[in-house]
Amino acid sequence: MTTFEGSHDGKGMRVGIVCSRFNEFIVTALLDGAKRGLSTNGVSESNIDVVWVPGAFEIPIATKAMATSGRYDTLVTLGAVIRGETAHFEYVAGPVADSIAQIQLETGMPIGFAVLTVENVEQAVERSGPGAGNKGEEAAIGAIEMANVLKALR
Ligand code: INI
Repeated sequence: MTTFEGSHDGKGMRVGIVCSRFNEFIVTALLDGAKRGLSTNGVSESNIDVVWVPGAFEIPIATKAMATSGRYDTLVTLGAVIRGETAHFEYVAGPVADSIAQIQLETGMPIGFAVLTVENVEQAVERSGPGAGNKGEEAAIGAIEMANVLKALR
């Protein structure tokens, strides 16, 4: 039996992060978490590019451009869609998640997903704090792991 598992070793990896500016204070906290997750696992800051887009709805098109650029080993997407703030929550949250999943399958690029879809600001704050449970940090570590496991499979 052969078991494939991706390590969390990000040494030498080039990582792209897509951030949406809507609810910027939450996304900035997710970005802090993502950078922490990357640097703790050996990704050097000079190998990280951060791209800002207006809102979560614009994350997929920027992510696809990065996924097809040939410049990255893995990507991380960060955003915050808060139900309390929009009647079109469903029209934003679902398509963004579906599109990111589709881009992964089309391009083979692993993409960490921390586009929060929450009921209110309190829930968003809970998931983007400086301690454990920051979804940006979790997505970044998952992105490294997936890049390594896909490399092993190829
Ligand atoms: N974008 C978000 O990232 N989060 C939200 O909660 C949100 N709300 O509430 O509407 C939101 N809307 C903007 C959207 O993502 C686009 O940027 C906008 O529709 C322009 O295309």
